[in-house]
Formats: sequence, structure tokens, C-alpha cells
Amino acid sequence: MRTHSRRSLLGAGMAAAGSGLLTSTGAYALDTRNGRHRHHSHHTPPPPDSHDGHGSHGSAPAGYVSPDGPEVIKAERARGSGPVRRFSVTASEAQFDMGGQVVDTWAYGDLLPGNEVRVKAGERVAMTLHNRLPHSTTIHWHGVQIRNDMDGSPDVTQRSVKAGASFDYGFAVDIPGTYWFHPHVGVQLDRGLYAPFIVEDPREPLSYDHEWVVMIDDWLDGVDGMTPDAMLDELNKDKPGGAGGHSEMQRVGNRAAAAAVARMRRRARHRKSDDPSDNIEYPFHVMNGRVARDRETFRAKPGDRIRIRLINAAAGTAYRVALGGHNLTVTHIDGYPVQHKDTDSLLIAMGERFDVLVTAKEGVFPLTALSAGGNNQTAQALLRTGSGDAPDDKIRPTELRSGGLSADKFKAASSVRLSNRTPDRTIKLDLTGNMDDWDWAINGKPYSSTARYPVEQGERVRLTFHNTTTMWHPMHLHGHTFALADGGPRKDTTIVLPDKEVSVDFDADNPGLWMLHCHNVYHSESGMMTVMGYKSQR
Ligand SMILES: [Cu+2]
Repeated sequence: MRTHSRRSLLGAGMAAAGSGLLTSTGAYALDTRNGRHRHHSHHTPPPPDSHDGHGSHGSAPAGYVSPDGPEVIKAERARGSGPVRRFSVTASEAQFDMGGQVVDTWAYGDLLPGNEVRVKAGERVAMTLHNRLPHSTTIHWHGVQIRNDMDGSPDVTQRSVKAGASFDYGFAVDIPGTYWFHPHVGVQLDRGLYAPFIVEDPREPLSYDHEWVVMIDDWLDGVDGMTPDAMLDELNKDKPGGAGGHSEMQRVGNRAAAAAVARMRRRARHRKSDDPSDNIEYPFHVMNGRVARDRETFRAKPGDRIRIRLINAAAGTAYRVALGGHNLTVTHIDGYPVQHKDTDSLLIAMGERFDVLVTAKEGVFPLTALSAGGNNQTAQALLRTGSGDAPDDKIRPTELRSGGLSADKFKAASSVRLSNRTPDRTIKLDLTGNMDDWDWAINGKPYSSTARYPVEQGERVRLTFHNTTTMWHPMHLHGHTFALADGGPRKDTTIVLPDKEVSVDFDADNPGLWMLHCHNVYHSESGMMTVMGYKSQR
């Protein structure tokens, strides 16, 4: 079962405009380092106030593994050389109807979410990205233990793909699970640029009749002229060297953004301490690209077992999720199996994934995602197994009352439990910054693409996050799956609550330069991001 995406209102018109770009003159220089950039036309350069490049252009420090170095190639060979599966995706401008309001945005293949990419563990992915956006972009494969030069981190693992250019991503996948992909440039994640990446297990131990992939997202792009870039500028405007000059479109966007930011800051000052997020007040929340009043319906028969793959693709919102009238049996978190546990609801942070099994009852049931904190809005879809009226699109299933089980309440399945071992290295990461200055950082240092926290291949590494801020942060490490303490689940993204310390362990077995950042994109793009680098052993 594919994700139920919706098609852009622009459709064929955009395809024609896209091919027009191809015939314009000029060529983007080949990236000589990895040679994977294609020669295509050069489109307009990014606007001068774009957030590309992160303001750091120093040369990379010596003594570290190169993203396409021999260590990386060796690790990639160990992932196998199964059949190659070919895909392509075009990132372009698109339009969607959000329950009566048409928004301009950017999307993959004119669809929201983009078409699912589904392969089997042991296969190799060959995915060509055609960039028809008015800005450079990349694809990051969230959660995948990927070869470093395919990780999509601009200025660290690759140069971003210019407007009008293409890039061939090619990599082997050896670990099944629920993943997703999105850009890693600026705040593009908060547009419509996301899609599921599902790696099936050739020896799937679970049995079920249907699969339902559900992506949950918060939405502001194109609403009242707002854009994620205008929102980021507004949040950073009090910082020295913050927002610069703006086009007329961005000034319009900034008025809407300014109002939303003012509301958010006002609310944050009256926030309860157990409120898990400092949400921007998003005008919409969508499930598989649809607002609640235009919700998707998933059809099955009573008694069917359904595997639901829940993916939080939001830029700034955690969700409490429940299926009315049903228990959820959690089988996987962040792609990895956990000891099965039943719950009535889940708390899912940005970037996290939960796989659940449900046995469908007879009737019509709301799958509801309630924004945690913020303005308590909902996204919704329906499970229909019989006749009857659909519930109100604003209904809050009673299952949500428990507040939602978070990932730290689970244990890893024995098959993926990290062995006991004393860490060879502990990296202390104080999460710093505050809401008024919007000066998010790690150990007081805002992001620089040349920063490195060193590790050595073969080490057991412990990351100790200490949240010194009043906000919570879902911290994400690229290229690895760490373990929470005491046999906790394997994860790539973990919530760190205010004033709390969380330690996670992993084996350094995937050489390269890896981003480590908060998955609130307005925190990471404002500085809460750094790079973990494998020391070169030559
Ligand atoms: Cu954060």
C-alpha cells in the first residue's frame, strides 16, 4: 500500500515550466570531488538573503575522514551489492488546497507527501534528484545508516544541488525500517518536501493484511504570504547580523510571521513546564497532505490487521497520536524493533517514527494527531471498515487523554539490543540558548560546517545531552542508530526535556562527517547543530 499522496494543483503546467529550465543556457560546474552532479542548465542564483551555506565557508579541518574516502567506500561495500532499484524525483514549485485555502509551496513530484520510495534490505538505491526549485537543495535520508557522501548535508558531505541541476544519489541499504527523506538545506523541510522511505525486511516477522504509511506535518508555507524563510528571519531578527533586506513578498510573509512569532513568545511565557514544545502557531496540521476537513479515508475489513507506519515530518510540532476505539501495539521505533507494547496513544517528536499494529474493529474511526503544546490543533484521517457516519473532523478520541507514551518507555527487541560495553569516549553536549534571543547552540557554539566533535572508528561512543534551555529538543544524529540507556530502544532521534540529561550510546562503525542537531528546523537553522567527525586513521 502506497502512501496516499495528493496531487498539486499546478500539475502539468509545472512540468512544462520545468522542461523550459532545461533548455536555458549556462552550465553548472561538475562537482569534481564525487562527480555526481549532472551537467544541466544554471538557473537564477539563490536570493542574497537566502539561508544556504549556514554562514560558514572556512576550509574543512584536516585529520578527518573524507565523505567519499576509502574508509567510507569500505563500509559501503560491507552493506552488500544487491540489485539496483532506480528512482527519480523532481523538486519543484507546487500548489495544494488546504481545505479551501490554496497555498504555494515546494514539493516532490507535485505530490504531498512525495511518492514513497520502497526497497528491500540488501538492495541498492539509485535516485536522481532533479532540482526545479528556485533554490539549491539536497536530499537527506533520515535515519538511514548510509554512505557518508550520500547523506545530503550541504557543505559537509556534498555541495548543494543548484537550481536547475540534478544529482544522483546511490547507496546500499542493509537495515529494514521506516525512514523518510527531506532536504537538509535551510528550512526547506518546513515546505512540502518530504516523502516516506520504506526498507522492507525480506524475512518480515510480522504478519498483517494492510500497510498504511502516515506522514504528519505542521503547515505554514504559502498561508497569508508566509514562508519558512520569512518565519526564520522573524525569529532571528533581534540577533545581531540577523535578517537582512527583503523582497516585497518576504515583507508580506514577515507580517504574518511576526504575528505568529509574537503569539508563540507570549504563550511560551505562560507555558506549563510539562508542555513538550514551543510550537510556532501553525495555521494547519496535515496527515498525508490533507487537513482534517479534507481527510483521507483508509478502507479495510473488520478483523484486518493493519501495520501503520507513523512518521512525524513536522518542522516544529510534536504530536499525540491515537486511533479512536483501538489499542496500538508498538512494534518498531525509528525503524528498529522494540519489545511489543500496547498503548492507547503515542507522543511522537519531529523526526521520530513509530510502527504499530492494530486489529480493525467495525465502523469508522478517527486517526488523530493532536499538536502537543501550541494551539492544540489536530490532523486527522479515517479508518473505515463498515458503514456509518464519519466522526466529526475535530473529534479528540478519548485515547488521547493519557497524553501519549514516549519512546523512552520502551525496550529494544533482544535482536537489536546494543551489547554492554563501557564507552571509550563520552561527548558532552549542552543544549543552549533561549526563546527571546533565539540563539540556539550546542555547548554555546552556533553551527559551523567546519566544527568537529572527533570520534575514532571502532569506539563505543556516548553522547550526553544536557538541556540547559526551557524548551525541549528532539536531537538527531545522522548515519547511526544509538541506544537509549538500560536496554532502551535503538533510535536516531531522541527527546531531551528541559533541565534533563539524556545519554545515548552507539558503536562508531560508519565513518564520515555526520550532522548532529535538533530536529526543530528553526532551532537547527538558528545554530543548534554541529558535526561529529571520524578521525582519519591513515
Ligand atoms: Cu530544539
